[in-house]
Amino acid sequence: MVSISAQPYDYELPAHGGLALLIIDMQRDFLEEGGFGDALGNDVTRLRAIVPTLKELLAAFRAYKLPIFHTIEGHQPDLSDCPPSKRHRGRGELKIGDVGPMGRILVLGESGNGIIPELQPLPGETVITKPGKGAFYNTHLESLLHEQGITHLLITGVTTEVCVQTTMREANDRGFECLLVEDATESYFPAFKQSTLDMIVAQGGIVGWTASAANVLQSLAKWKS
Ligand code: C5J
Repeated sequence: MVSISAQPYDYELPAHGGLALLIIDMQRDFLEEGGFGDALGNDVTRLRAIVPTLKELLAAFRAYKLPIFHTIEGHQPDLSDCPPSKRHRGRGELKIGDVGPMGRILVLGESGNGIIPELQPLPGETVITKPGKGAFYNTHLESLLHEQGITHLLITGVTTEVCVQTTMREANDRGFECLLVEDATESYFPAFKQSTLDMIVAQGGIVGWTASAANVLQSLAKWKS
């Protein structure tokens, strides 16, 4: 049995496959000026710090031929899947569906809604578009994971306390063994990121595990050898 050195205790990798990388919402809308995150008044440059780490994780999963799932938060052009409560909340002038410098804010298919160039999915990798914060809400993610025999998820992406944490809690409730990669997730608010990491592992791992990407990569190399 190979384990990842993690909090609150070691995370055992499954004996026979069943592990996937889940990359949440690494989109221009959250990482670039003129997108949704910027429209909400955030310093979007903070999120770029995790891009090199995510590239390393992606490269390892690709080299080991392990399944990779990317998500995109976005709405249909007619906003039929965007409840008024979501559209009207926020502190910026631009709201979901309005035209910004990268196209319509948080609308599927617009250039600002796509995944950043550095982390573009390759053919064969799954891209889940989602209208909510959680990747299981109104998507086929759960059935796709079951169909592929996936029981263990390494979770990454942005933002830690919103879409990442919501997805991890949804996955945990559905019985997946979830580990959040500490330096492959980021928030506009450092204190919220730290609180999320603390909440996940509290009470003996009430939501799951956390570990550094270095520990993940070291164990993956052993697991695949
Ligand atoms: C937000 C996300 N923050 N991907 N979305 O609205 O976390």
